[in-house]
Amino acid sequence: MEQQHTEYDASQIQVLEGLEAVRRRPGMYIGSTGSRGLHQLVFELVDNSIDEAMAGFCTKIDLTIHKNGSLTVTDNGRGIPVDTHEMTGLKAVEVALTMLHAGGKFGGDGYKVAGGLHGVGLSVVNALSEWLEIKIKRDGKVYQQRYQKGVKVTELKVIGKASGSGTQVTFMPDRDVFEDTNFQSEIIRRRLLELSFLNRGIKIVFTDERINSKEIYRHNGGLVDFIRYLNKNKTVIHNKPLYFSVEKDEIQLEIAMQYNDGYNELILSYANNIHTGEGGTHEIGFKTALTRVVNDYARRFNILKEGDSNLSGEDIREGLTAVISVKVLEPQFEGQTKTKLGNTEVRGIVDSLVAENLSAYLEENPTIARRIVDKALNAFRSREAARKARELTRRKNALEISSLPGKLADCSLKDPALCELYLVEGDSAGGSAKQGRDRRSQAILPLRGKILNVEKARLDKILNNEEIRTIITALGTGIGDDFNLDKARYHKVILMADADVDGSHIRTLLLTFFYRYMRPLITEGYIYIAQPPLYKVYRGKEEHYLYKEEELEKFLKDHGNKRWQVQRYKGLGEMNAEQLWETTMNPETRTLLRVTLSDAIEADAIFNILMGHRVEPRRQFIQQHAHEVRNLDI
Ligand code: 0RA
Repeated sequence: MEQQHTEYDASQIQVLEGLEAVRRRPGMYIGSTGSRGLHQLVFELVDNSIDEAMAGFCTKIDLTIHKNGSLTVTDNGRGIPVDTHEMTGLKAVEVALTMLHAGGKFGGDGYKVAGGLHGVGLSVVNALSEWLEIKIKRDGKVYQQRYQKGVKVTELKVIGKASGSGTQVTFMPDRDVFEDTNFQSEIIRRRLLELSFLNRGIKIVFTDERINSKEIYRHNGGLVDFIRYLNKNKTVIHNKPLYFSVEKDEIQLEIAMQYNDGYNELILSYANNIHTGEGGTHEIGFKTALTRVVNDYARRFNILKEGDSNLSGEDIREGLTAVISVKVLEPQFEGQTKTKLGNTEVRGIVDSLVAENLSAYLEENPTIARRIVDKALNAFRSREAARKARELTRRKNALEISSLPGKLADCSLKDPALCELYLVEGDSAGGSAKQGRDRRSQAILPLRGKILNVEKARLDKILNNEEIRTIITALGTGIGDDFNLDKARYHKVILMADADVDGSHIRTLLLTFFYRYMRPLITEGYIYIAQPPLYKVYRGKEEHYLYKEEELEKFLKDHGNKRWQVQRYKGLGEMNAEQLWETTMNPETRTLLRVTLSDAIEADAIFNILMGHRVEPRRQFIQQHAHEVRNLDI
């Protein structure tokens, strides 16, 4: 007895030390104490339930954001064990909640594969919560326990009878830890959607009680559905995505891919459900095999002749959308953001599995095989042309280095950190902006005519477009592989267009261009969207500018409808220089929306809808969702 007591005390001390470490340096465990870290807590819980599903015991996961700011994740898995853990004298669930690195993977044979970016799970969520409550259904009983800041405030007790089994965790993120404890449904929705594609058949129900919404994610087609989603509104060159799921040496590999007639490559790779944005050995294995197999095929059928050079990987991947998902026993995550799979054994295995399955597919589908090879050949030829065009512009740029576009009204300050570039729709608004601006820090570039849709053109054509060239020269950064953020002449690039359909179209075209050819401008937060007012309300000399529909309603309600006149702004051109400055450009009073790139999938899904080859769905989208597009968070 004495013995056991000492051990219990020791383990308690260990628990407190562990959780204190988490509370002292939360960033070490969840990356940050900003929004990212806050949502990491949510994903740690979801990952645990997904692990239970991958192990074959859970089919449904519920995630609910409550009105009071807490959040619940419920699954119908086996329920976290509640028996006493011998070494510590604690219940197994208490170990999971209070001991570091114990979450999800403790005890018995555990799981074959486990997700979780940091692999720390429940105890970290517990440590960083103002309070946390767990309910477990097991063996016909409901168990419950409550914690505060990681410390238990009630013992685990039976509170009722249960049918079925499962785990439910509700937590309130600690306001002393997080800068902002507001859960963002968009961030959560995106991840749940992704998980529903990656784990075929799991039903995920997302409820946001703050706005009374409920959404269900379930994809019985798994990765094939994922590919269809990503290629939605693209013209595909073969109807059915190529799909295979295989296993070798304890590595599970699942791949789906499909070509469209566009020029972009989109490869999303995952290791144990974690998006590996920096790629890694699985992606390299896939790419190497793809290049080799397509070249072999082209040679074998004499499409590539003796003396012809091989097709490059880039050529072969033009227009390809692919999702690669591997599950490995001990994933090693490397790279700057720890999103690069490092396991060396994975490369060769993926390579040989892809080679085997892909060559079989090409053999069995000669028509599609031919289309793929032709597309790559075409890409090869255009790339040559583009390279020549680029060399030409590069040389031209060197000559014209000091000559900025005539249309640009530059600012007088030279320090880019203090300078802003307004890209303004139309000459008339451009004129007002030039008059109204702060000449020291604000440069104006009016854009007229159509901006090229870069989704539909290759680089050589893009570089011949007048408006695009003007933007490139004004920014000074170069584009594509030559892009250099350090050369940016402005640290804010502000898109100012009308709040109507055409305006949002122009914004989208510009954002697409930046996304494809100057992506760091977006990822480093240099791009902004100006917010011109929608209404002017006035009475005699008194005027108010209102930026949202709701603001107008509220204003009229508060002030009485009677003697106020309301002017609705249809375009920037309806404001004179002074008004434009006051409402939209004055740094003291204006609102700017910063465009952020939170996720490659969302970016592409939105861009696909907006910018795909099929014009009709795009128009519909813009009209129906004009407001959301205005607040685009790509
Ligand atoms: C270890 C063993 C067993 C279940 C779990 C972990 C488990 C953990 C979590 C976390 C969230 N949901 C979960 N569901 C299950 C089961 C051991 C057994 O019953 O044999």
